[in-house]
Amino acid sequence: MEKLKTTGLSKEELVQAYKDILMGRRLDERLWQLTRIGKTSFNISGQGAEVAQVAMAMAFEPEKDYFLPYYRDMTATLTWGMTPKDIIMGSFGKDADPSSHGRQMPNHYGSKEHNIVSHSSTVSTQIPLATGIAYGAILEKSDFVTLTTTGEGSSNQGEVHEAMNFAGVKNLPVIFGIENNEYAISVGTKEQYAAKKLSDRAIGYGFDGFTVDGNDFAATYLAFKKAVKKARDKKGPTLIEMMVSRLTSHSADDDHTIYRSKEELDSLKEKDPLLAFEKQLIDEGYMTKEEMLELDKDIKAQVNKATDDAEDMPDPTPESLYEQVYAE
Ligand SMILES: Cc1ncc(C[n+]2csc(CCOP(=O)(O)OP(=O)(O)O)c2C)c(N)n1
Repeated sequence: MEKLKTTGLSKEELVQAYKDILMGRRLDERLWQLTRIGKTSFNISGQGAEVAQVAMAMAFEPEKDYFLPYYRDMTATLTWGMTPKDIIMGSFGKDADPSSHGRQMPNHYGSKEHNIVSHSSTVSTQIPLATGIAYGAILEKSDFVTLTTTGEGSSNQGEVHEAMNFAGVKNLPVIFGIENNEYAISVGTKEQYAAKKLSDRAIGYGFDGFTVDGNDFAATYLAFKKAVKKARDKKGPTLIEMMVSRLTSHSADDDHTIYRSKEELDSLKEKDPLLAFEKQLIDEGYMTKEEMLELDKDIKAQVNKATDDAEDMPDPTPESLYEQVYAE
């Protein structure tokens, strides 16, 4: 693993990264729990990808850059500016939910305030949209950068190739992130693609591609930082494949014990990036175990409050059915 000091981030920034990672994990656990007690209907978890997501998001300037996430990117949207209450209101389908005012499925993140563009349930539709927004930066002579993400299975969709090809042709300021968790629901990588690395595909589009260990905070952050600088300098797109783990079933409606062996399920704890990041922060002298336990208490209290506050918010009224569907 790259040492954290290679990032050039301050101690405060690294502690903030840890807070976002831990909040992502605790909030996800809460969202999962809410489905189990029948208070919400759906969750699709990013547990196992939090370190990669925070490292990725920290390389951008959320006040001006655009983000078109996929459904597992909740933790990245927190770093980008969304709040735990925003997220839980989406799961409860509340009127004040910034993602869609309760019109979308949960985990379809959007926030006009934070330049986060919601995607469709039809996977990878965000990739051509991101390419279009990046083209907008050229037409407007702006220096904002666009980030979009998807899973490795969805990256095989036709429109992904079309969008990446166009981004290469026009040399657009867009970064394509693939979170490779080695499963598309129950289908493993061998049945998904024959390439060794998905980042190699970038060669065919005429731009750079890298594969990074998404559990390695510094390596992931530095890869995105370099890609953002390149995009901001109008030197073209980058494809970054992050190798991550999927610690949970595909979604709250799936049971991965049916298609993952007992040995594999038992080994998931070893692949937990939260534990690895905690060890790294302690070993490299940024935090102590005691400080982490204190922080965890505080984060759990914040999640409890966000849950209560979100649950108390009003539902959309039947009369407002046709509002918030089209731009007005
Ligand atoms: C066009 C389309 N085909 C199929 C589906 C059903 N579907 C939803 S998620 C998913 C798997 C996606 O896997 P991957 O891209 O690897 O992402 P992961 O969920 O593993 O993060 C599929 C096939 C869909 N939503 N849209």
